[in-house]
Amino acid sequence: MPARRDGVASARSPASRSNRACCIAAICAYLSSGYNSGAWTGPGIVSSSADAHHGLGFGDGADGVIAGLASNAIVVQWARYGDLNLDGTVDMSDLILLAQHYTRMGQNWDQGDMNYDGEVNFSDLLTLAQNYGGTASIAQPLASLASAAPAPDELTTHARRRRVA
Ligand SMILES: [Ca+2]
Ligand SMILES: [Ca+2]
Repeated sequence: MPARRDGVASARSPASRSNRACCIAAICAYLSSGYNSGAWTGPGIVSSSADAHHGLGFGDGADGVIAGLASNAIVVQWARYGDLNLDGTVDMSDLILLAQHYTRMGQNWDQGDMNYDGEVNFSDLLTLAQNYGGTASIAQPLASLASAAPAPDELTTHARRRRVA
């Protein structure tokens, strides 16, 4: 079983494709504004546990990148930068994901965009390289929603604790 972090916010996507796209776009906008150059203190989804190597990752179950995430679900999870598939380790599988989307616009965390500027570029590659081989091994609290960002209707939060493999 791969390592997963405590501190996970997940949501079921709305049934219709257009509503689903809106939900994902809204959460990505909250992550982008909360990111605040890596401080995670902006007006959006924030984290008091972020540091130079950890922030908030995002995954959309529709693309099958996040193991165990239902196709109609999305997840926001405290993670090590570079851990695109949110399995707790930054390794070759993450590098391959980034390479598959390199230079593309309109991408998410699980496609390689870790600074939430929408593009997978050298900055993201450098971030992955700096964290390659690393794990997210310290339990951290759940990300919180700042008051400036209204919570999505179906956003639920729960804490999970799993054994590290
Ligand atoms: Ca990984
Ligand atoms: Ca980027």
